[in-house]
Amino acid sequence: MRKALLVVDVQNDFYETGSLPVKGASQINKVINRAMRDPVYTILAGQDWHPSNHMSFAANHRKEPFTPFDNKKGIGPVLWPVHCMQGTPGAEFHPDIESNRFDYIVRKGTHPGVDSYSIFRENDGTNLGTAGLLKALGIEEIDICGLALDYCLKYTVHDALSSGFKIRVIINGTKGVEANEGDVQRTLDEFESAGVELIEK
Ligand code: VGL
Ligand code: ZN
Repeated sequence: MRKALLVVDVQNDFYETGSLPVKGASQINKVINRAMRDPVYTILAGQDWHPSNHMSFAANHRKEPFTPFDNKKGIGPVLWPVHCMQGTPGAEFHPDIESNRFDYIVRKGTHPGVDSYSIFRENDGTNLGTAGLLKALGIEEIDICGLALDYCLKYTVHDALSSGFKIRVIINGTKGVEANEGDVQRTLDEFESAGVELIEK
């Protein structure tokens, strides 16, 4: 039975020298490359892909990055630094990630007014087609890795569960951004209550 490997947002802006850096992000590259060599996987990558007028950017509200903000319509819980702008180097996959192994790429966050943390659906619920794609491929089990543990990966795990997939988190293949203190621990607690298995690769 084929499985899916979801590789979430391994893009330059989320690495140590990027605009929305995740501490220790580059440590996950070798784990992800090793996982991708397993022939059981169909590999699907997420790519955060924002237009310059995206409303998740603090600058577009004349506010400081990480200002709390929630418009209940898909932006929040904080405003972010400008990141992963379409066509910029920050939006490219990290050069150490063997991105030639990706079978599919799902771009998200492309609509100015709505953010999209999950690879399955935008924050306002709009379907991105990922569940349908995986089901059409006969895939029932997913392993997930990438950035950031406490945002895009977490939302993707929840949506995978609600779409009926079994999902395991490759815990040495992910790191959190911790925009609000405690985000990583809360995410791990949520995984535990949801019975999500953590594995190492
Ligand atoms: C992400 C914040 C904003 C992520 C994307 O990939 O976790 N976080 N956009
Ligand atoms: Zn984003």
